[in-house]
Order: sequence, then structure tokens, then C-alpha cells
Amino acid sequence: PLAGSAGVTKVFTPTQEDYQKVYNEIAARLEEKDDYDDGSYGPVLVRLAWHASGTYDKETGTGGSNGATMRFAPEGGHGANAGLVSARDFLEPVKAKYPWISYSDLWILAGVCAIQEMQGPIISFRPGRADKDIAACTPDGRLPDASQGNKHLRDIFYRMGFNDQEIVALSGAHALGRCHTTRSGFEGPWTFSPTVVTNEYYKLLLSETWQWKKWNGPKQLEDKKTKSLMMLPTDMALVSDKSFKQYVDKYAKDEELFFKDFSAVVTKLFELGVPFAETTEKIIFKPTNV
Ligand code: ZEM
Repeated sequence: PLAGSAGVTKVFTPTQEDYQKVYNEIAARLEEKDDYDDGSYGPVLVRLAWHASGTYDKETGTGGSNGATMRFAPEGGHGANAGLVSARDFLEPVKAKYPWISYSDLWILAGVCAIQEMQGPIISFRPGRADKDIAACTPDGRLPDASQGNKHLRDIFYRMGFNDQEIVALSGAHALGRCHTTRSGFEGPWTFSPTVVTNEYYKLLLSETWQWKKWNGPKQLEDKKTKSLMMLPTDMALVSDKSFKQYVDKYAKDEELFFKDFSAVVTKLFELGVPFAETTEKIIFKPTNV
């Protein structure tokens, strides 16, 4: 080697403006690729960021968004992750254009971008996640099973370090998107506006009469009036359990409170187990649609 050439490999240190460029690229793709589901990849991007994060186990410090181990077959193939390949593929051109960002940061940044671009609250973002190899894949069964009830929800979310209020605030994400028979086996959206962040999920939980859907698929509920909306057994646990229901009542009445609590709890979810450097600053991305 040439004398003096060792150690001069150029390391690109991204600035907040560089991260905003990635944000803008994702926002532009969301706008452009509107021929998916209800007109937006936003919901499935939020689900990707949630499933990357929700494997966290506070006892062992394993799982969480640091690693992006869903890229590998064992974890990508878990039943809970069915369909998320469409979200990962949506982000590939962004990764190709900005190769300096890790998949782990990209997936979380995309979740933040999707929430903000779907008119949700501002979600602060800190970069610093590093991709791990296949050995860091988490075992199957860490994400919630929709066919279960309140005890299961507590087992799963307490393992990540959340309390009852936070479980209910996180569940408001089901204002977004839909179930697909080809993915989870369930079918249909939770709200009439599945590409906009609102507190409609809580309002509908309380205002509608929910009855079991008569079909050959897994047990789910439908609204008696239009039969076009759905709730999962785990969604109904939020109104049948008294400790959960007090927060459903609050968020149904007060969208501003929901936005504030949702922003805080989503940031906590997205940062579970991430070893940020002490100097890492919070980034507040500017939405493109205001
Ligand atoms: Zn969901 N979720 N989720 N969720 N979720 C689905 C879809 C979406 C549960 C669940 O089993 C399911 C959280 C919590 C919980 C989103 C975000 C968040 C689907 C449908 C199921 C079955 C998948 C399909 O068929 O495509 C359960 C049991 C949960 C426990 C409380 C949390 C927390 C979320 C984010 C903070 C989103 C955005 C979707 C819609 C995805 C899409 O493709 O439209």
C-alpha cells in the first residue's frame, strides 16, 4: 500500500439535512405510488416500523429496531410479518439512492415519515441504528396474536416495557390501513379513513355495535350498521378491560391528547433497545404537505 494511505477511507457523516432528504424522498414516493390498497403505502410502512421494533425484550435486551433482522428469512418468514415485503421493497430505491443510511434507520424513518405525511403528529427521530446479521434474528412469537385477549396484550407489551395507557395509545395506529386475507387471514379496515391519522379508531370502538362476522375466516368483528369495518379480538379487549377502557374513553373524546400521547409512545417504541450515542440529537422532520 502507498505510504500514508492507510485510514484515509472517507467516512460520510450525514447531517440533519441529509436525513430530511431521505424523508422527502420517501414522502415523494408515497405521493407517487398511490395505486396500492386504499391509495397509500403509508399504513404498511408504519406496520414495518412497528414489527421491526416490537420484537424487543427488555429482560435480555434482544430484538427491537436496531438490526433490521427482518431482512433475513427466519424473521421475514414469521407469520406476523406476512406482507411486509411490500413495504421493504417500496424502500429499496430509497436505500439505493442514499446508501449511507442503515436499513434499521431507514425503516424507522419511513414509519415517522408515513405518520407525519398521513396528517399525524410530529414524531421526533434519532439516527444511529446499525444493521445486524442473521444471527440476531428474534424467535417467532414476540409480536401480538390478534385472536387473543387482554392477558396476552399485557404479556406482550409489558415485555417491551409499556404500561396500559401506552398499550391503548399505540393501538390507535389501527385508524390506519387494513387487514388482508392473504396476509393475516383477517379482512377489512378499522375506519372509513384508513390513510389519515385520527382518533376514529377509539370513537368507532365506542359508538358502533360490534358483532361476530359470519364467515369461514378467523374470528373477527364487524360493525352492525354497515358491515364494512372490522375489529380484531385484541381490539375489543381495549373496551372489555376496565383499565384499558378508561384510556379509550379519553382518546375518543380528545384527539389532541391522543396525538400527544401517540407521538410520545411511538418514539418510545421506535427507540426500544437502540444504543444511541450520547451526543445524538433529535431530528424534527418538516412534513411536505403543510
Ligand atoms: Zn397492527 N395489525 N396489531 N398495530 N397494524 C394489522 C395491521 C396494522 C395487531 C395485529 O394483529 C394486526 C399495532 C398493534 C397490533 C398497524 C400498526 C400497529 C393486522 C392486519 C393485524 C392482524 C395485517 C394484514 O393482514 O395486513 C395486534 C394484535 C396488535 C396488538 C395491539 C401497533 C402497536 C401498531 C403501530 C403502532 C398498521 C398500520 C396496520 C395496517 C397495515 C396495512 O397493511 O394496512
